[in-house]
Order: sequence, then C-alpha cells, then structure tokens
Amino acid sequence: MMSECSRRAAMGFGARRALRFLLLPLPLLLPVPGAAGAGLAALPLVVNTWAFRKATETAWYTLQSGGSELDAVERGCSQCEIDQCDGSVGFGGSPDEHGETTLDAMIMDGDTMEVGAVADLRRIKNAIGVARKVIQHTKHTLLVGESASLFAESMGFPCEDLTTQNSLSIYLKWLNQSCQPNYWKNVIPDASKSCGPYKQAKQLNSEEWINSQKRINIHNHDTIGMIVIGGSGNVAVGTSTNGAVHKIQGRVGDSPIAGAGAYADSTTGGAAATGDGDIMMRFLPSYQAVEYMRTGTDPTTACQKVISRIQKYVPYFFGAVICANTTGSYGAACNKVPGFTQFHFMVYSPLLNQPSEQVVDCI
Ligand code: SD4
Repeated sequence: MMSECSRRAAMGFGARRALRFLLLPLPLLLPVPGAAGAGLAALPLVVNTWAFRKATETAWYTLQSGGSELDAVERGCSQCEIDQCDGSVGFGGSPDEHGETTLDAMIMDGDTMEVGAVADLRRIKNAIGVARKVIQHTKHTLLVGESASLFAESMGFPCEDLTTQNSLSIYLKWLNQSCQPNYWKNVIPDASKSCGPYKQAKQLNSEEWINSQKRINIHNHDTIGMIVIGGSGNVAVGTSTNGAVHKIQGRVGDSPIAGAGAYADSTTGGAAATGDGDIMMRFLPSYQAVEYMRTGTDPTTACQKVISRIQKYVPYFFGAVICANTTGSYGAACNKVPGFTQFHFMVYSPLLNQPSEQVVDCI
C-alpha cells in the first residue's frame, strides 16, 4: 500500500515541482599549517571535517553526558543536518538536476564493524538518524532511494519536503544558465552548453575530460564526516551530506559507502573523507587511511598518503581526509587545487577546553 509520503511524492508536493512545470521550457530532462593536524594525543576525541563547530560541541557533550561513541556521532552529524551546515548537509541544499534535495549518510561502529547507511534518501531530514536505525533494526548495511524513505517512515521519521527557497533559487539559477555545470559527458546535445534531455554521443578527448573534472569544485561540496574515539579507545565514525549540487538523479556519492566516506576500526582508528565523492570513492580513502595507521603510520601521514594516491590519477580532484588513531592522535590532508589550498577541520579533546578549529595546507 502507498504511504502518505509516497503518495505525496507521486503527486509531486512542494513548490519545486509546481515551479518546474510553470517556469521551465518543456520538455526538459531537468536534469593545520603544514602538519598542524598532527595534534597532541588525548582521549576522548572528536574530529570532524570543516569548521562545523556546533556539530563538534554536540558530539562532545553527548560523550560527556554518558552517551556512546555512536550516540556522539549520530547527534553531532544530526546537529549539522538541523543547521544545514554550509548548505551541503541536510535539507534545502544541493538540489539535483530535477531540483530535489536527496541525502546520503552513514554510521559505523568500530567495535563490531557494523555499518548503517542510507543513500538517495528522499523527504526525510534526519539521514544519519535513519542510518543508525539500519544498524539497530535491520541486518542490512545500506538502504537506498524511495525504499529507504519508506523504511524511515516505518521507523517514525517524519516525511517532509526537503526543498527550501534557497535550494529552489539555486536550481532556477542553474536552469537559467543552461544547466551549467553538470555531470554529463559524451552526450548530445553538448552538456557543456545546454540542458538535456541528453542522448549518448562520442567519447570525450583527454583535454575535454580534464576540463570536466575541473568543474567539480569546492563550491559544491562540504560534507560532515566525523570521528569519535571514546575514553577506552572505541571508535565510531559517520557522515551526512546532500551530495553534489545538480547531480544526476540516482547519483550516490562516497559518504554512505563504508571505507570511502568513513571507516572505523577500534583496533586502529578512524577516518572520514570530504570532497568529490565521484572520484574519491574509487580509492576507498577512509579504509586505506585506517590501514596505513594499522601499520603504524601516524594520522597526518596516513591522510597525506591517501590524498597522494588519488592525486596520481586525478590531479585536479577536490578532497580532504581526516584521520585519528586510538591513542587520540589525529591529522588531516587535502589536495591542493585552485581555490582550495587549506582545509579546516574541528577537534575537541581533554587538552582543549572548547572545540578547536584547525587548518592544514593542502599538498
Ligand atoms: C559527495 N563527498 O557526495 C560528498 C560531498 C562532500 O564535502 O564531501 N562534500 O560527493
């Protein structure tokens, strides 16, 4: 039977769909300076991507008030979903090429290696909350799309339109600039000049390919990735994002993929990634960073090594990684591209009496 959420979705609720049909030409397939990240070691520890201070604070106080590491990750990332951190987390950001905001999130328990994740989640605001329910109430790891929304509803999450005035205006502006930039290649009409609908065409030459990579930049990415290590060294990690702005419908990024968006192992540490997930997920950077730390590499170097691995194949990728080990040592690294030369992240530990914003120079 169709739920209220699906019925409203099928009818196309919210101003977004109405506007799309009223305003658009149809048919249109609408589409730490240097190693400052090498922080002093102490536990417990909260580290998260970007200067999302309230998320750090929320995670820290969750731990201090007796919550588990998973609770801290869930509440910390949920805070960002509520605050719509940088417009890249939670509702009302990164409209896809049909103008809809969809969410990806993941949470991982480094003690049990359990993972709960949702991808392409629609009409539900608290994506990481739903991801946690995947661990708690299913034997699965990853639920996607409309089915993930139905699961969320069955777990009691409210069904809401994720569109806001802001996401609507981002979407309309994009339409007015001939759907630029977008994520299509090898299609006709030429996706670098016009909107769809597209059909497949010739292969890009190498110069066109490099240019297509450059279009994906800091302006359309800012996910929260969080590592929490409790006083006894238990590790939990999580991510939450609304993905890439103007993404093709159905696109899932790195954030909900274990080992890509984040990874935790309480015998070693945790890592989380942010940036161009379409590129980064091919290298499982969070898993790779934890594996480097397992063999004794310090967190900053582990982060740098995974960035370098990607760099060799995709010099222009936009991305950063945070790493922490079970002694409470942490670090970060990012890939230097025009407009992105430093990466800011947040840290809270007993050595700091408040969330501390730290910065690393990209390599
Ligand atoms: C994605 N990695 O969906 C996410 C976006 C992101 O910082 O990290 N932004 O590709």
